[in-house]
Amino acid sequence: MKVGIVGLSQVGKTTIFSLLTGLEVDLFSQEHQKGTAKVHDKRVDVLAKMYEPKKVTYATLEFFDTPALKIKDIKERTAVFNAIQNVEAMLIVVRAFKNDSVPYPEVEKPIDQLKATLDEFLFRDLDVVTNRIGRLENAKRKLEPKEETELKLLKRIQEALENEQLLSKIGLTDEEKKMLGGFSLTTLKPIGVVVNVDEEQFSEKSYQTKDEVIKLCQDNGFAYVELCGKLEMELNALSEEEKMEFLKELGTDETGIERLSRALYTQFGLISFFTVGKDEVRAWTLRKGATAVDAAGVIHSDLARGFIRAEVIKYDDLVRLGSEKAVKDAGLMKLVGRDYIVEDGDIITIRFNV
Ligand SMILES: Nc1nc2c(ncn2[C@@H]2O[C@H](COP(=O)(O)OP(=O)(O)OP(=O)(O)O)[C@@H](O)[C@H]2O)c(=O)[nH]1
Ligand SMILES: [Mg+2]
Repeated sequence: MKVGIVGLSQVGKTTIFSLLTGLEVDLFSQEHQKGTAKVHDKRVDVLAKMYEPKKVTYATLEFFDTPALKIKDIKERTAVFNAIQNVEAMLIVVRAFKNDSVPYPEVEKPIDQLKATLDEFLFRDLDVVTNRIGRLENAKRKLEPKEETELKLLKRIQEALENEQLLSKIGLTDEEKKMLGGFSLTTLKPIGVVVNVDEEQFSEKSYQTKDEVIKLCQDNGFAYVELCGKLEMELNALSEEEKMEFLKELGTDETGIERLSRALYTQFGLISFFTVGKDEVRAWTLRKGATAVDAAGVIHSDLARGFIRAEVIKYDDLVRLGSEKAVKDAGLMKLVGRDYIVEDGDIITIRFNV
C-alpha cells in the first residue's frame, strides 16, 4: 500500500520518512521521495528461527514524502496533493517537540496543526469536486444519465465538505465510492496520525493538547502513534544488541517506528499471511476480506490461474505444537477452496496446476 506523509512545515515529515524507509535524505531538498518500509512483525522472526530459511521477507508499506502544506495556500496544496495522487492512505505528522532552533510550524499546538492539516484535506477535496461539478454543469451538451447521477452525488459531497465532514464518515455506498474512485479524494482515504514528541514529552507521556488530539483520532477512526524522532534517530545508529538494551530500559521491545508501521498496517485494513520453507519465510499483504485465490494471486498470477486448493495452518497452532507435522497430526491443517476468507496469521501453501 502506498502512503503519503503530509503535514505543516518543520514537523518532522522527512525525518520520519527517512526512519521508516532507512533512506538517507537531504532535509533541505524539496524533491519528492519515495521508499519502502518493512512492517515489523515478530511472527516473521519466530518463523525464521523455526525454518532457518535462506531469505526472510517482511511485509512492506511504500511511503512518499512531501513538502510542507502551508495553511490556505492553494498553490502549495495543489502541488503537494498532485504529487501523491496515487497514494491509498495518508500519514499526518504533527509536531509536539519543542526546540527553538527549529522554526515552528504556522500553528503551534498539536491539535491546531492536526486540524489545519485536515482542513487542507477538505479544501483539496472541495477543489476537486467543485471543478468537476463546474465541468459537468458547463458542458455544452445534454448530460448522460450516468453523468446526471454523478453530478447529484458530487453536490451531496460538496455540501458535506463545506460542512467540514470527512468523506469517509458520510456513509457512502461501495457503488458511490467506486463512482468517485478516479478523483483520488483525500478524505476518503484511511488516515494515520503520528505525533513527534521530544524526550521529555516521551518520558512524561504527555504533550500540550494530547487529549484533544487523541479524541479527534478516535472519533474519526485514525491510527494514532506517538514517537520521538530524535530518539529514534539515536536508536537507529546503535547495533541490534545495544538497541534491544536501550529499548528494555525504556520498558518496551519495539522502536516507535516499528510501532508506527504496524499500527498503520492494521488501521489501513491490511492483514498478513505467511509462506514458509527452507528457501524463504515471507509475509504477504492482503486486504481484510480477501480470499485464498487472492492470496495465490499476490504470490504469482500462475498460482491464481491454476488454483486447486490451499492448505492452511494457523501461526498460533504451529508455534504451539512446534512443527507442521504436529499440526497435521493434530488435525489442525485445513484444506480450503478458492473462496476461503484468509485470516491474519494464516500460513498458506497453494496447490495449483498450470
Ligand atoms: N529536537 C527534535 N528535532 C527534530 C525532531 N524531528 C525532527 N527534528 C528536526 O527538525 C527539523 C525539521 O525536520 P524535518 O524532518 O526536515 O521536517 P519536515 O516536516 O520534513 O520539514 P519540511 O519538509 O521543511 O516542512 C530538522 O532539523 C530535524 O533534525 C525531534 O523529534 N526532535
Ligand atoms: Mg521535509
